[in-house]
Formats: sequence, C-alpha cells, structure tokens
Amino acid sequence: MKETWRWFGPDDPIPLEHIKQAGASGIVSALHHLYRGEPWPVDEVLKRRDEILAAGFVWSVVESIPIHNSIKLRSGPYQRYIEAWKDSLVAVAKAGVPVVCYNFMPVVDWTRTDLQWRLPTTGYALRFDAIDFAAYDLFILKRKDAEVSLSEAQLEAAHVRFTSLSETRRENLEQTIIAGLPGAEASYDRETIRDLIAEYRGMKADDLCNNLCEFLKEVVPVAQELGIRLAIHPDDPPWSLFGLPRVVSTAEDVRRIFSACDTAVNGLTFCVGSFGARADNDLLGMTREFGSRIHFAHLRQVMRESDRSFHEAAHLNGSSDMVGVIRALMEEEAGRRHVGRQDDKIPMRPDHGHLLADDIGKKMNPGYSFVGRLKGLAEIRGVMQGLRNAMPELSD
Ligand code: DNO
Repeated sequence: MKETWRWFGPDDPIPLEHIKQAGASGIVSALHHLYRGEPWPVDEVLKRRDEILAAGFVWSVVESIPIHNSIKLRSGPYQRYIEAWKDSLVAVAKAGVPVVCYNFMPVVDWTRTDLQWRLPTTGYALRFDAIDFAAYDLFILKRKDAEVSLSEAQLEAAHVRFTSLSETRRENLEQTIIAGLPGAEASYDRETIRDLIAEYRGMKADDLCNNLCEFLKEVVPVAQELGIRLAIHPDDPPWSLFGLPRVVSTAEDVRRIFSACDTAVNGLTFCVGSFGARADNDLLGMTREFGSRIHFAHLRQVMRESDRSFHEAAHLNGSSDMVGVIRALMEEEAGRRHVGRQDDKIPMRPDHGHLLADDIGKKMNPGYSFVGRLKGLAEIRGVMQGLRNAMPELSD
C-alpha cells in the first residue's frame, strides 16, 4: 500500500518536513477553508499541489470535497451545488489527484464525546460514549423526539449522567459534539444544528440513499471522464445520530450504493475504525467483497465497549483484526497487479493516533497529532513488511 498522511494545509501544526521524517510518500489534503459547497478554484488547488510537490510528495487523495446539505436533502438549490461539486472535480483533475474521498452523513460528520480520554498508558484517546451523547441530545440540545430511539434503561442512564455533569463538562460536551472536529465540514451552535436537524424530519434512510444514488448518477460519469476514482467514507459512528438517517454503515449499504452505479469509479474509503465500531460488520468479509472498489484505506482501530460506546485503540490492538484487513488489502493489490490494473497501490493512511509524549499540551488537531500517528504508521509498516517476508507474492 502507498503510505500517505493527512495534511490540513499550511495551517496544520504538523509541517510537511515532519511528515517526510515519518516516511510517508503521499499526502491527503483538501481546501478545508472551502466547506460551504462552493466550487474549488483551479488556482487554489494547483497552489496546494505545488506546495505538496515542492516538499517531495505526491498529492494522493483529496479528502474531502464537502457535499452541501441541499444535495443530501435533494431540495432547494441542490442542482447548483451538484454542478459546483463537478467543477471541484475538474479542478482536482487538473492537479492530477486520482482519488476523491467524500461522505454523505447528514448534518454531522465524524462525532466523538471526549477528545482527551486518558488511557492506562497515560496517553489520551478519542472516545464516543453513547450515554453522554444521549444526555446531550435529551437535556442540552433538547431535540424534539430525542427519547424515541432510547430504551427506558438508556433514558434513565442518560438522566443520571446529565445530573452528574459539571457546567464545564456540559459546555465541553457541546463543543466536542457540534463544534466540528478536524476535517469535519461544519461547526454549529445549538440553534443552527436544531434547525438543520429539523429539515431532515421524516426523511428515512431509503430516501437519503435515493438522494445519494441520484447524486452519484450525475457525478460518477464526470469522474470517469476525468480519470478520478470516488471513495465514499463510511458513517462515523455507523448508526443514526440525532435521529438522522445514515446510509453508509453496513455491508448491505455499500452493496446498494455500488449497484446504483455499477462501475469501479464509484468506490469506497475502507475505514476500519468506522465500520469496526459495529460488531455486526464482518471487516474481513467486507475487505474481500468490496476489494476491487476500495480506492483508499483509513487504518485505525476502535475498542468497542458496551452499548454503542467505543474508544480509539492502538492501531493493531482494537476490536477488529487489523492484520487480517491489511493482508486482505495486500492480496487485493496483488490481484490488481496480476490483471495489470494501474491502481495497484491502494493509498492508506494511519488514521488518527493517540495523543502522546511531547504532543501533550501542544496545539494539535484532535486525533491528528504527530507522535500517535507516527506510532500507528510504524506498526502498520511493520505488519506489511512481515507479510511480504512471509508471503513473497504480496511484494510488488
Ligand atoms: C476523521 C475523518 C473524517 C473524514 C470525512 C470524509 O478523521 O475520517 O473527517 O475525513 O468524513 O469525508
């Protein structure tokens, strides 16, 4: 696999020079300041590419081009925003970036309830606590119908939790949940998020999936023409939040999306951590089944706790079989080489990392500190080398 690293651009506290030291050769980046669905200007995209090239890297993946809510709702000015998305694809193609990652999560992108959860090693991890989330939804956001999907026991637990939270922790919880994590496409205040959620009232997962398929029918031919592969990112976490529909959470979801536009260009970002948060996702089976359409891999792990809570574990030591997934991805690459596919090196990045050592206390993007990702990448690299040694047919 091609070792890549997410770089948030010139404002990223981690400079390209450090990424070089980590040994990655590809960069994953986006124009993060353009998140309202507007088209990406060609000159800005080329400028980003030149910065990346000048530091001795290639720009392997765009992550992400945001999808405006009107497209997900398929209402209002959605057609204009679809055209804007296509324009951004054209700009990305001019810069020669072959893969575009995107997601179709309504309102909220990836979501956690704790950004500094102390590990036994004294480092820190990101965590999602289902009871904290319910407490926020019910008693702080006070969303209409927030209680509908919860059992009596969960309601009780959320109430007990809420009463135990200090004012500071309540504020911190709100910041963490709705203010937007790095790479997320929007940040909200309480009123805005309530209004946006209300716009989705009554929308079922089937409706959202249809809107995604309509979107794909328009953009996939454009991507095909431009030589770009699209890689949808799974929902994180892979279940409904705030009563909103989610449509990229399971193998069945992926099958449906793939069959709506049955061409390799319509592909997947295989995020082990996102899919792995559900015990009913068979990650090895999914890697094999979707292999030929996996255009990008996010290698990170979660440790599932009870009742839909999880924390981010060390890259090799969570609830999923990371070594097995890496092996399946390398087997997929070998298969691609065998049939002469040009995209026989799947870009992967060590996704997220614990906050460790010197990074603690520094200004860092949560999940995107240096040392934790460096550790993750080194562990994954070791696994890849071990597999190549043991199975020479996996060497390129
Ligand atoms: C979190 C990331 C997400 C991801 C987007 C893809 O670390 O995996 O922000 O980039 O959901 O569109």
